[in-house]
Amino acid sequence: MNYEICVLGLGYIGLPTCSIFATKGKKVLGVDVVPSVVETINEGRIHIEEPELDMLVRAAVQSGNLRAAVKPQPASTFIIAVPTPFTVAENNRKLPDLSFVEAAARSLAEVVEPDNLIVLESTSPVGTTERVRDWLGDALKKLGRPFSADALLYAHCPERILPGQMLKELVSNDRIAGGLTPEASARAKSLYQSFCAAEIFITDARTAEMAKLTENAFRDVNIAFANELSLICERIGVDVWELIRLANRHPRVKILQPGPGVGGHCIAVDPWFIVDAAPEEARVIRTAREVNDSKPHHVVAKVKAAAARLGRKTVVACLGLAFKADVDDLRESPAVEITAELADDSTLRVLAVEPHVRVLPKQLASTGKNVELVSLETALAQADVFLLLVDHKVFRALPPETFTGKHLIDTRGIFKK
Ligand code: SAJ
Repeated sequence: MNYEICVLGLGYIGLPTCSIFATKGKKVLGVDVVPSVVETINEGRIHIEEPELDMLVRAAVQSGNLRAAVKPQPASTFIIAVPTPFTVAENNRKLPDLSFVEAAARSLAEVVEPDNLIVLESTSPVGTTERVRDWLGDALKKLGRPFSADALLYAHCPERILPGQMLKELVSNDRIAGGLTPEASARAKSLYQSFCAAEIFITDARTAEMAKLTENAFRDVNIAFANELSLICERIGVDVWELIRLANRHPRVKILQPGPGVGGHCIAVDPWFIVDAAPEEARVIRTAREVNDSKPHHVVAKVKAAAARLGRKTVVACLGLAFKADVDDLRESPAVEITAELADDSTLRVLAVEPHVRVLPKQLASTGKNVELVSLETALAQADVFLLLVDHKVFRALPPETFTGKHLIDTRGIFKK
């Protein structure tokens, strides 16, 4: 089969994207380096949890338009949707790790042809689209292919979809198409118009890269404001949930919600790319990251203080491990970080309740960690201290009297709202 689109990376972004293209009649090859992921998708099943994604993937595979493989094949458009984490260097500096993007770009050298379009969807530091062109150019040269990287078109079209409502947002969110050339922007715009019902704005690649980082840094700074307020309110004895509810009645005030910290692979990561690019100038953005990163330690200290007051081996139930409500994603989750820190304390017995997973993540499963994954019923029967970490539906449905006579630390304020 001649593919129209080849998507590299079949995770939370690549899989919905290639499936939606396939259901719009495009011939799509999805590529992932993990063979079990490829097998699962070719059977019309999924390896991640996202509402309605299973139906979309099944429909895409059954239509014959979507196939998965471990290596790219020729196509007219290639979309790179691989992870862009950070690494921690000396002095705790967070540096972007572009190794997956580089490997994906280089892997295209054997299959691309002049005039192909390469779209970078992965959230990336400013300048990465240019680097994709340069990595591919280097790989083409090494293979002795008879054309240079300049014979192709390149654009950055960042995704903006919210885990938990990805399929709706994939269609309804405005997008940005930022090409290295105007022709690349136009080609990228027309590609996404096949399924995006909203507006697609054209710009250059560097602005598109910075726009995506800015959106997530904006949210991080606003959550940090709410988290800082929660610390201030604790110190001065004011109920932060009531405070925010009332302040938000002002027509121009919209404070977000405090929590146990900020997790996920986006908001807790992307602002660091801005800090790395302009460390002297990005003062608010860096401080917001630090405020949000410090919140889990504050929560741990509160639990330990409560346990010390009880004065015996305390059973602590951590309600929720995911990075936010109603998703199964535990990556960069403050709830996991807090549970792991508590599980290192031999004076505690820690029970974790996470209805979205069947096994503990490896940070918690390692030997020596004093934590057990249990049902909500078991936790309710056994724990002395309840630590509400994630506002999953199942926890929100609990009547507040569930915790009468128990010690409850509600980091999400669900029993206050
Ligand atoms: N959080 C709070 N308080 C709030 C809102 C969120 O503590 O008021 C916490 C959540 O619990 C979670 C973290 O912040 O731990 C991030 O959750 P989120 O729902 O704000 O965002 P993500 O990471 O699921 O998705 C974000 C979105 N970006 C923005 O809203 C600007 C999404 O649109 C992006 O596509 C996604 O990042 C991404 O992939 O970059």
